[in-house]
Amino acid sequence: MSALLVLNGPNLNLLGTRQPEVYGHATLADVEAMCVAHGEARGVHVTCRQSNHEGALVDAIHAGKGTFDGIVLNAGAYTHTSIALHDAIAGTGMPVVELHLSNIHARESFRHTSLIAPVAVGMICGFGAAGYSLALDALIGHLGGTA
Ligand code: CA2
Repeated sequence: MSALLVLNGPNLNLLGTRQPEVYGHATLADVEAMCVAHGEARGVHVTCRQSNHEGALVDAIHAGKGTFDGIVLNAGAYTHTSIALHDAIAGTGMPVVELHLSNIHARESFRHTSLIAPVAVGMICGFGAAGYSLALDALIGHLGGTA
């Protein structure tokens, strides 16, 4: 059975509490439960983690090597700034699907650049919480599964 990590970055612990017009009404706990259930339906074990700290996210990517087959990563605002996350993905060679709740290309110009995208398998954005299921299916498909 494949094992996948869903890794959420800074401020995503606030989901469902503010800005529902941008990020929806689902809480992080709702999103994580949906990811686990979606994985179960696909015969895949999904583990979810969240951190507000860049180094902790780097550590999670490093630790993921050998533990998980791939990562769905919503790096939050670090998407647009973090060479460290870029290097962690490139350095481990972990397959990563980049995910954003909002359509980052339809927002402020500082969100249009992703330092994750060049080292990701692909990116899904703009579909709200449903994007996590889409990203899991994309990752499972990339890894040679049946999704
Ligand atoms: O659209 C996404 O998923 C983002 O990764 C979310 C980040 C943002 O910096 C990226 O540009 C796009 C921000 C997450 C903040 O989430 C909140 C949720 C509720 C209330 C406040 C913040």
